[in-house]
Amino acid sequence: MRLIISGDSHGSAMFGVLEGFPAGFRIDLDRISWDLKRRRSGYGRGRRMRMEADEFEIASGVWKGYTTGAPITVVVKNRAGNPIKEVRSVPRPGHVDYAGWRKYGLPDLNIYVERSSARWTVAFVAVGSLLKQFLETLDVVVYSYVLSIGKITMDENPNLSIDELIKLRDNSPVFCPNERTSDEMVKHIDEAMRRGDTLGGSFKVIAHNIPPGLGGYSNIFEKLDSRIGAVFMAIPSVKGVFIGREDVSIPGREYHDPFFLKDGEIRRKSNNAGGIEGGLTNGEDVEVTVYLKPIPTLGDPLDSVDLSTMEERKAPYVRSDVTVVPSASVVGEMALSLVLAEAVIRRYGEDEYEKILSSVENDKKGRRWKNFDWD
Ligand code: EPS
Repeated sequence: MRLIISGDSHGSAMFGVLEGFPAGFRIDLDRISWDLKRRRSGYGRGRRMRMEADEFEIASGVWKGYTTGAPITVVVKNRAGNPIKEVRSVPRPGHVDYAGWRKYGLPDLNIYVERSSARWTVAFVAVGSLLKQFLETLDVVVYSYVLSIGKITMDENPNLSIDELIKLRDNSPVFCPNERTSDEMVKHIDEAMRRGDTLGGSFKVIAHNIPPGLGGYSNIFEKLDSRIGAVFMAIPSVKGVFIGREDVSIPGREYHDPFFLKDGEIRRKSNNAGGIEGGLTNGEDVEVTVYLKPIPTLGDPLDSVDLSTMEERKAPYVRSDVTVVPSASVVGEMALSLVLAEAVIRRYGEDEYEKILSSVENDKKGRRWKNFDWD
């Protein structure tokens, strides 16, 4: 499976083309709209999000609601234009402006932002939402929540069920399943906005009930951790990705997850590995924690240099967001869905959805040791 995303942030539309997705899967368009709305509505986004409706069309690869095996093309319209009309030559520290100019040399910094803007994630969410639906029909639940914004961090509550957590998260404007922390995060964002500042933070994405044995190490670079790192690090502002328990100061005896038998079935006492061992899923929840830097466009701008005159100047303020952590957590669900759907399709075949369903059902029965007649 291969995904290509194109479109300029202030062009007519964003495009996602997904190649190698199996035929015969029924798509729920309302679920895609719902995920697009979630991405758009995270607290801390700027005026642009109020201008966009994220109307989308599936332009190919679907016949009367079912996928056909042909490339699936998703088109999401852009409404907002670029508010900056004049040539811009003063780079914002932290954005693509300076590095893009050093790479391509075109004398207007507005150009580089068109590709580097987080707008592409709208097409990614549209396609990823479809992949998340696909995984759900295999009983895999992919969900995310915000852990921290700026200095405000949530204490995790291990007693919440997935349904309870998702309900609490969906009631929070910052997608944080702890009401008190969520209120503090909102205040923290408001304060940052008043100061002309921005905030980073972290979120967690989990895939529950994932079949074991997904991923690969025949080609060492296909290890699932490697793929997770590559896809998550492509999300704008992401600076770090961690799989499983983050406290690597504890010794091996405490870190690794012992096996035990329950009613004749193999179980684990913990999940510090975050569901991946040796680059393959082990059947436990896949858990990814993702860290974002604060976004670089500041209301109270940093020092910079005018590249056309070589004079010191303040960076410009352009319409922007205060924090993207809640929206990025929705994008993170799609990143994990892409990596896992890819691995499922690779293991079970890319032609027919029904065949994948029955193979997964069959695998769920477990694996029993089979002796070989070794030489
Ligand atoms: C972005 C700047 C803002 C954000 C944009 C990412 O856009 P604009 O410059 O048009 O106001 O709103 O994010 C999106 C458009 C989106 O859909 O997420 C940037 O510079 O990266």
